[in-house]
Amino acid sequence: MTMLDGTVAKQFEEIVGTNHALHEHELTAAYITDWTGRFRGQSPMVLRPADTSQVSELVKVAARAGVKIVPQGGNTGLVGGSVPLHGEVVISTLRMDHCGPVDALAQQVTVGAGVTLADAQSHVALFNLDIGVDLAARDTCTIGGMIATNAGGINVVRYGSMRDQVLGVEAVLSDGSVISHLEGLEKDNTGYNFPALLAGSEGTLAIITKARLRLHPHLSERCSAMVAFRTVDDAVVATSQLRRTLPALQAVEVIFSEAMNLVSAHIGSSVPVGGEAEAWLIVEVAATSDPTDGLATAIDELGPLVLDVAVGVDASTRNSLWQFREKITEAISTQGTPHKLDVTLGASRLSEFVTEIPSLISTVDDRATAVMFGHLGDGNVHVNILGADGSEPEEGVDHAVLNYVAQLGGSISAEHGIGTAKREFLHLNRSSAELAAFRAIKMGLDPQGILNPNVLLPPNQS
Ligand code: FAD
Ligand code: 2HG
Ligand code: ZN
Repeated sequence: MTMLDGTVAKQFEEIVGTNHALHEHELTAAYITDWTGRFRGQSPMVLRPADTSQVSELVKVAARAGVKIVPQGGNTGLVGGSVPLHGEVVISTLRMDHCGPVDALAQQVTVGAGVTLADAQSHVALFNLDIGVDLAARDTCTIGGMIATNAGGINVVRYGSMRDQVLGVEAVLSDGSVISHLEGLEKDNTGYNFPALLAGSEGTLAIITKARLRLHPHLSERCSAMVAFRTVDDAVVATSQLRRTLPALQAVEVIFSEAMNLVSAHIGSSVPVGGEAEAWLIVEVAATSDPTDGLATAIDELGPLVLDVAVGVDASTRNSLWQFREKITEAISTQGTPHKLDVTLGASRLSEFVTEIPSLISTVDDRATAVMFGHLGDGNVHVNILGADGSEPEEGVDHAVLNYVAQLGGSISAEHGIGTAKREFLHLNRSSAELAAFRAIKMGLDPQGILNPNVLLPPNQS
């Protein structure tokens, strides 16, 4: 266990109070392992500040002592980015969970970084407004973590990713100074844009303590459909057509056969349609007036591409269709510790990619299985690779899949980030000039390298 200088530990305790400076293993255990159980670390202290000023004081002490910090929100990240791998101190944002008043006139709200997505959703729902990003970890993931990873989720086709929702941030820099720009002006071209820079920075440039979010009118009239396709290619072509023909499109999610088998067993429900399908789309439309007819027409127009369809209009039927999509991550975890690869491909390469993956991984690990699903409207496929009997697959499968992605012109991280899991692969997507610019930004904002030192930038270069 890494030790912390006694004076520094005492200073930390004085700032947050002894109840919020955790060091016993039973108390820190939940903060040092990631959601998947694949990444485990250790930490001499987990600090739970109440507000921005406490975060600032903590960072000043850490900077003076050269103590490294891992910022953590809900710890639901899937690339090991929130884990103190080498004995860093954890700064947890979970106590910064205050939601400010909803500004209904501007359709905005300022919330603490530690507010969970579900709490933010309920808070703004009172004003008939929605947060633009939604994802299955909503009860646990935090707004700060979602900004730091630039989370995507199920509604990117309509509202964009987390970066598109953030109008302002308050954050603590690596010397403890505070930047706060929460006015929420829609137009503000006064130089570098901190929300955009911090979105996707994975805790390496600053600790976000508050965010000003853009909100969207809640669209209460909804209809969802599960549409089965004979081939992956048919699902890709259909997705493109639905994006063109359905202005009310809220989500186009995909489940491929291995994932469908696993999730239907996990939730104990048989697949509603398309026993012999290779791919299923979950399509949702949302509007202020009933969008059901529009969805039915758009699906009809897909003609022979469609094998079969099940429609959900009332909330309970829609919810049961969505369970097949939302419970996949949980279902995979019951099978072992997967390697989670999260990639984007251009539409013209998606079908080839999905079809090739099983044989590609079997050349490296013949007992590995690929469970694939994702956000087809965004070209985003989640490739979860399970090894034999619950063990991790051979490391080489990550290399094989990510090299293949790069060869097809895709991205090795669509929405989960680079974290510690993908840092050695970043060069596949980023040129040496880009990596040098990344390092210059990191050096400018965190010259001592104390903020989340084990993520994003390739090893030995952070
Ligand atoms: P954490 O896991 O705590 O941290 C993630 C990263 O952000 C770390 O690098 C951490 O250091 C940094 N960080 C956290 N808070 C701050 C802060 N305040 N300031 C600076 N850095 C910070 N992701 C998607 O994009 N789309 C999905 O559809 C999706 N679905 C999911 C479903 C399930 C069941 C699960 C378990 C995860 C899913 N995720 C998804 C991944 C995860 O929920 C997101 O990455 C989420 O944004 C992480 O938020 P968090 O608060 O848990 O962050
Ligand atoms: C989702 O879309 C998440 O459900 C999790 O991004 C993906 O488990 C995964 O690989
Ligand atoms: Zn996802």
